[in-house]
Amino acid sequence: MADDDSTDAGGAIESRLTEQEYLRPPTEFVGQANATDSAIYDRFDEEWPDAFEEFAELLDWEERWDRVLDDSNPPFFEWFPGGTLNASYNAVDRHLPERKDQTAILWEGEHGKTERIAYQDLYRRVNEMAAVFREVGVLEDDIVTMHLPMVPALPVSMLAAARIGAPHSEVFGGFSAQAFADRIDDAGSDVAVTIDGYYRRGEFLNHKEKADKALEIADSPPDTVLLFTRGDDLHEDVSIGSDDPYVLVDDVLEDKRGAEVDPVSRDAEDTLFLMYTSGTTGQPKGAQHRTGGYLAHVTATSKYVLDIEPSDTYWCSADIGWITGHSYIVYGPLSLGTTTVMYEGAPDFPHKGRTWEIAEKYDVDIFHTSPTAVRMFMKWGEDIPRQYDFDFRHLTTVGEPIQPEAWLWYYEHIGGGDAVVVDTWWQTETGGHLITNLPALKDMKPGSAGYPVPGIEPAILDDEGNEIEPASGQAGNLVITKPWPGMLQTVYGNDDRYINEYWRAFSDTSSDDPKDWVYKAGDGAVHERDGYWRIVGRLDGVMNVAGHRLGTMELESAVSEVSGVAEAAVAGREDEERGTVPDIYVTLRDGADPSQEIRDRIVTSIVEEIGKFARPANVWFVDELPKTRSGKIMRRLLEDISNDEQLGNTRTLRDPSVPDNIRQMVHE
Ligand code: 6R9
Repeated sequence: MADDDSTDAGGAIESRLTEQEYLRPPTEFVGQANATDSAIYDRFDEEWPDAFEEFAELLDWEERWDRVLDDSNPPFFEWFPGGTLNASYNAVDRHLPERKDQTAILWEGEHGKTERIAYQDLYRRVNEMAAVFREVGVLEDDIVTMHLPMVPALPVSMLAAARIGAPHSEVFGGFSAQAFADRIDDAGSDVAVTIDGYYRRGEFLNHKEKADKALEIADSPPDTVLLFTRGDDLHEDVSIGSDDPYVLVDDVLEDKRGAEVDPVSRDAEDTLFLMYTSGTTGQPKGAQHRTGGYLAHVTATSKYVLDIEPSDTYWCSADIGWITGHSYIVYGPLSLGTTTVMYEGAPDFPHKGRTWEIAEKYDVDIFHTSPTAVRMFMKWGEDIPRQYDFDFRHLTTVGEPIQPEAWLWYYEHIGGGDAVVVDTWWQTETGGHLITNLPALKDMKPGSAGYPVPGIEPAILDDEGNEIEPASGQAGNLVITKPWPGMLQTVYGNDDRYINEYWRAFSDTSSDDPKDWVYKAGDGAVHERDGYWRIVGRLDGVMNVAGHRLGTMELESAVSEVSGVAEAAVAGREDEERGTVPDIYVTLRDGADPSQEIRDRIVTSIVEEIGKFARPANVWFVDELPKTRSGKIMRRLLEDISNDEQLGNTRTLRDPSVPDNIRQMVHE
């Protein structure tokens, strides 16, 4: 912030905070906000679920819905049944009459390449790509698996698939070949999409290599792999064999210039996309999202929580390969007809001011990032942002709890004390925000996610499923007691897993009364005495590594595959910058000795099975893992050791000396 009083303002902010804990949203912000009438909270309470019509009415429907919610077959809730619409039409076509020349996507690549894609250009590209999909045989309801990094081809392909009613399943670019292959198999995709490569920190990364390998290891490899090119031609380091299933997108496009493909009319309940995510057990599961309820939810929250106006320039620094990018780079912002920024590269390349340089260059109004990024910016120091001239009206965070200290730094040094700061809690499965303030209507409270979005009904339960008294300040299991429009439909191809992972713990699964069905978020939370909700963190073996969601089980199974390894347990080590990082504890088989070589093989296996971002902080070779008498590994004790905390209860251990021995090794 080019604001010389920011340091003084900071001192003042801190002292104000110790007095009252809350900060009023800036008057200027309140004056222009999209949600300014607090009656919205009561209205959604009193008119639930019909009030959600207000969300759906932000979209263009071909056929209006017959009812808002069909809850006759819980937990398979249906939103806006009878309604029909197309997501690509809502994100693109409907803006053409008023703003065909307005920029839809501002793409900032590495290597100085940028693209300014107007709504008219986006319309053309999405239509042409839809024609390409049709040309290679994609039919309505076929799932197209994509493995694309942060390039315009990604949102274009998603919207093109949506246009012809083909659900997309985008695999985060940082995921490995194995992860890509697993998702192709699970979704049964005949057509996949990838790119020759992309730039990261000045280096060209060959991305097609991963597709080559995925084709080898997939059980049923796709018939066609559409290959984009990052430049105008295939990169010289990448080759396309003659007898493999690759088809260059550019070649097909030659014949499709100017093609128009009518948006297919989709039922509100037809699937828009799958997003695979980590859970407590086994393989990642495909969270399946519907068209109508999802689009209504993300469009409404983009408008009322992120406060997006069509005239804004909005930048969410997440990767589109995760749910945050789907909901709050692509579908929500584009449905509102705004200008959304996409950045290909790293925040510290070629220098640590890159983020603020982009914010200045495009005059970004709204900036959305993760607490991990805020902590990193904080570590780099406020002198860096101070060199740039940017002016945000609205700042948000997502992905993990934000510590009050980081929140204050963000507010002061990035917001200059006059931008609103909003923490948003939600999940891949929830589709859009569930707990977060409507920023003009609630005071800001650093470290707290705020109030539920209107119409969302959270509660805190103890482990037996009894409700903890509301606003009692006691921690427990966060649950959502009523369905909401953005919720997942099911786990793709596995309704049992959907019920088991999200509902069974706290529902009466034999009942068909929707009131007996309660969604388990997997997070611990506190409903504070002042009515604010504070999220504590995952309770279920899911870790949050630098904002990337990772399952303990996935890591452990990657480690167990290494020859010589007998058993593995993963513990989350708190890390100042990255939130949590995995520590791996392994026992070896007889005949295998601890060595750098095994350690390297363990790391390689994790990188190959999952991706580089999952790389562990430490690999510890131990004689024995702490286990209960019944043989369950007590990961909690390992977590205490990793974080150098006092050991929790060790009474149930088979051999109580185990954790002490491990501790000695780790902290000697
Ligand atoms: C959107 C997204 C979901 C998990 C969630 C929780 C954590 C997300 C948070 C937060 C505290 C917030 N989480 N937002 N924790 N405060 N504002 O991140 O989806 O990748 O599925 O992760 O992330 O633990 O359960 P996803």
